[in-house]
Amino acid sequence: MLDGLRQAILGGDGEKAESLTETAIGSGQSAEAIMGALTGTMEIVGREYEEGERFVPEMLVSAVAMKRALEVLRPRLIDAGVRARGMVVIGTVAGDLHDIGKNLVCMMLEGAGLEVIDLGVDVAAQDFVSAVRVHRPQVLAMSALLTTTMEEMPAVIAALEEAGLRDGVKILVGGAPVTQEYADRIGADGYCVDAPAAAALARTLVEEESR
Ligand code: B1M
Repeated sequence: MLDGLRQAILGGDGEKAESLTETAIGSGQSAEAIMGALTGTMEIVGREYEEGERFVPEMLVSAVAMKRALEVLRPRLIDAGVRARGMVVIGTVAGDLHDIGKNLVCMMLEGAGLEVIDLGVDVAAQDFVSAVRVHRPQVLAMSALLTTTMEEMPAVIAALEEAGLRDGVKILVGGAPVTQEYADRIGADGYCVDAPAAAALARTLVEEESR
């Protein structure tokens, strides 16, 4: 059954992924086992994308199918006391309305077993700061698609420093105009070229933190 669920997600069949998750729950599969199938499958999706076997639309349909299965599973995870591996606060920086890539990153993060607080688009530096203060995530992720708005990223880092919150959170940046060189220059902790890379790096950082 879990194999069918994996195949449904790989094939981007959200309806089937949802019904197989319901069947798996009904037949007594543990919430942990089903979550393991979801995260394992999203790792395959990410790997296939990195290896050029998948393109963005195919990654997107698999991520949407995974999200439908996760919505069915979520109440069971809560009942079973299965906690997220960690938390990521994410948003597209001020002045920037692009969110297709960010939304994909959100879904891949969830597929990696992380809780995601999505602040949306056009997020002011002070709103990133407030979210870090309130939620205390291990990771803050920022997206920018414009060469003009990527300059907001160092402003957010400066605002976190000013609020005394910088040392308690790892900062990841991404989006088409962002590069590793830029991430290093502004003092971010990591650069992610795409959604699978963001999920993998966030998960590594969260695991390092909990050790
Ligand atoms: Co805009 N736009 N756009 N646009 N748009 C670009 C980005 C542009 C490159 C097009 C071009 O001129 N060739 C250009 C930017 C030029 C530049 O700054 N160098 C541009 C422009 C100029 C503009 C406007 C200024 C146009 C205008 O009004 N004159 C305007 C700005 C509005 C604003 O934001 N204030 C604008 C508006 C729009 C739309 C609203 C029409 C629409 C956005 C719809 C939406 O997002 N809801 C739009 C779109 C769709 C695009 C293009 C065509 C596609 C972007 C996209 O969704 N890509 C884009 C051109 C292009 O890229 N071909 C363009 C698909 C997505 C899956 O990829 O977002 O790169 P991407 O995300 C990837 C990675 O970058 C990474 O992972 C994702 C998935 O693997 N990633 C992260 C992204 N965020 C991450 C965060 C992380 C980690 C990884 O956190 C750690």
